[in-house]
Amino acid sequence: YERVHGRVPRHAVRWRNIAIVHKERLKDIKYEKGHGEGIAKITINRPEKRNAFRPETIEEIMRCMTDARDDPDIGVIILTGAGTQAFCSGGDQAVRGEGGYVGPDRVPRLNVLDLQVQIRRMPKPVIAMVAGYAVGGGNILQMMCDITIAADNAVFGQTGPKVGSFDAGYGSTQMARLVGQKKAREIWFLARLYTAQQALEMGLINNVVPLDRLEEETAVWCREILRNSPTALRVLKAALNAAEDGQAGLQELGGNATLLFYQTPEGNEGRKAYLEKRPPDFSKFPRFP
Ligand code: S0N
Repeated sequence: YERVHGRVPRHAVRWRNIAIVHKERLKDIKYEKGHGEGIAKITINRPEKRNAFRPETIEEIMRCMTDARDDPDIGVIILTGAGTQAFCSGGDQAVRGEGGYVGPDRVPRLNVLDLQVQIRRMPKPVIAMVAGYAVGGGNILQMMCDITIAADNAVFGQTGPKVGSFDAGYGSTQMARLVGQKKAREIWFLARLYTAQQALEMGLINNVVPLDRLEEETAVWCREILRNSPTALRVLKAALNAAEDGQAGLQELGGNATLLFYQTPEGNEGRKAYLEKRPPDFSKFPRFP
């Protein structure tokens, strides 16, 4: 592999901070893009709360995810937490009102579910880079990412049944797909915490590395992915989703087929014929066996 493609560089990513996204300043998160490389990094920046998220945190992450999706220079997105003690400790229990998580507009909402779907539908790989705790909704966020690289100090688990919450959506179904039905029931029913090594063995994450090499190793995975065909990655992610996401998954996969078809002479013949007010001539296009 190395002879054909060359060694994957291990140097540190030089990050460029982006403080304002879609005309609004970021408060709860940091957003960075690598100088000269197609990597974006979104960091939940509430370490004093173990990076627990409130509605504003989620809104900001979603805004940056949209920016990264729309930026043609970006091919991979890292989601992480500030500091070494936590990736994310789930929903901020201090802003959980009588009816749910409450933002400045006083409206209770669970917008983290929208973020889960956004990560799922993102046509570029999203990599969770986990140091410390990934618990509750934080563990679900790392599960929704395509790949998870964890530091050896990482701790995973659900606390829902202890703190009066649960995720009966992807938080349950995706977990069962990753670790199997029996293990998923154990994780949710007992609400225990698991080491990075245990998480690796049960298929919850992809790799465990020493804490001081976490970003270096994550960058290597990103650079390896970035060498590959963006269209192949995009369609593969849609295909892996489609088998499990029902009509929504098929829509995503079907959308990719249309995207590619629009770029073919055959697809363009129909458009041109309409604009030129003539019947389309599809006779020159092959009927592949
Ligand atoms: C993470 C833990 C284990 C870390 O323990 P440690 O290192 O001993 O630190 P602490 O002293 O406990 O914490 C330091 C400070 O951080 C505050 N803090 C930590 N976590 C939270 C949090 N989640 N909300 C608010 N504050 C938090 C501590 O209070 C402390 O502050 P001070 O020093 O001022 O006292 C440990 O902290 C822990 O167990 N945390 C709570 C984990 C938890 O229960 N999280 C919530 C779980 N529930 C959800 O996430 C629901 C998620 C949700 O929104 C959802 C709902 C339905 C469907 C889907 C979802 C979804 O998320 O996907």
